[in-house]
Amino acid sequence: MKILKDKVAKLSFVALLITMTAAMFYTPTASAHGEKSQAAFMRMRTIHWFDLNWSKEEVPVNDTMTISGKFFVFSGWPETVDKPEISFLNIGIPGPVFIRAGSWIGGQLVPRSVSLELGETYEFKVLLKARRPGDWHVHTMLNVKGGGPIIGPGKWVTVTGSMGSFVNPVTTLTGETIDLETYNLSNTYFWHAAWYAVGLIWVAYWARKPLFIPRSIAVEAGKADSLITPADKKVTLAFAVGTIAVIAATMASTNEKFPITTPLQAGLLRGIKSIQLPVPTVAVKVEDATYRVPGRAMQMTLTITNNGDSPVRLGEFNTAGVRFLDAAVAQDETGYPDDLLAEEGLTVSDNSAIAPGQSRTVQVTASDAAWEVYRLADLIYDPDSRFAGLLFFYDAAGNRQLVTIDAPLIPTFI
Ligand SMILES: [Cu+2]
Repeated sequence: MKILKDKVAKLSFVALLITMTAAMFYTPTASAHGEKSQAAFMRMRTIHWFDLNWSKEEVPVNDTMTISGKFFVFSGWPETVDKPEISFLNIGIPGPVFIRAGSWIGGQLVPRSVSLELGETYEFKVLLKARRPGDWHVHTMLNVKGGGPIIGPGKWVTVTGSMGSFVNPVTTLTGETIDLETYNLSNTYFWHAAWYAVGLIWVAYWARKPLFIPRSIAVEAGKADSLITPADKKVTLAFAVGTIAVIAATMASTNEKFPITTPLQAGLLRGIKSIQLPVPTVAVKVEDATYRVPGRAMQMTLTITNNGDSPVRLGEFNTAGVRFLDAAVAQDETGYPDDLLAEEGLTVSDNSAIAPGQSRTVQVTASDAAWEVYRLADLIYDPDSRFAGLLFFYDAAGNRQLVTIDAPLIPTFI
């Protein structure tokens, strides 16, 4: 009877082990990146992405595409998020479906973290090389230390072809050309398998003996010493010495085979060049702003003063990557993602041109399902319900001016 119980215990243990191992290898496919679950204030009051361009909507494996545009580091950065003093320009994609062949801010290569200044606008470009076929949502993204990944707008890009043909050749500093995709892969597999086997043998050795309950009983009876035999001690010593010997020997042979190595490069790039946008000649004062929950619309009362020398009209309101346009003034010609574009989402009570020197108070409504779909309306449940965004004004010649706004948002439920 006791033997049977022991067998059952051992079998249960092995089953548990297999289940845990299987769970480690189980990685379900994610269909989104959680962009909508990122707090609305994070998307509205940190990085404002604009003038974005995804160079292609379909790319064959091994071909490249670029994502370029500008981002404004919002001056009213929330207190609860660390400042972007250590940040990294990234791309939000579901795993390595593309490789990042290069990224630039202000024309400077930025393979490392950068220090960004609040209130500055930066121009960026990311070069991607397609790796895995499929439809992928490709987002701009900035990783901020202490702030997390701040995700920007995403567009669907289709990668065609087969992953088997993907190559990633690089020339090392010693002049050798290698394919990073497959370089020394057999070695990686061998060592994973070898150490896994050592681990399994170690577990199997101890699982042969009475397990949890008999051990617990022995310990409680004061017979703990009897659980580990002299043979066990020898085996343990052999495992320890063997592991150290294997590591020492393979490390020596690796050093001999690759005498020149450089560590992975890290560090912080400072003094990244921002772009100087002309000082806006339009001044905007937010008198009040409300969000009407049933209408999925935000209404602002703005006093706009034109201090410039040509008449201007309001063409666009951009917040968290959602663009509300007044079709009569501004249109999108860049193929901006549909779900983030409200082509006629901006209504201005009087959007005739504001003459130089003139000041006018208008009602501006930004309405679109995106408020709910992108869960920006969640802002009204924040303890600090503030919104922020970019207003774009145009004159008759098509010159554009950018004005940022930042104000409390009051919800109405009727
Ligand atoms: Cu996405």
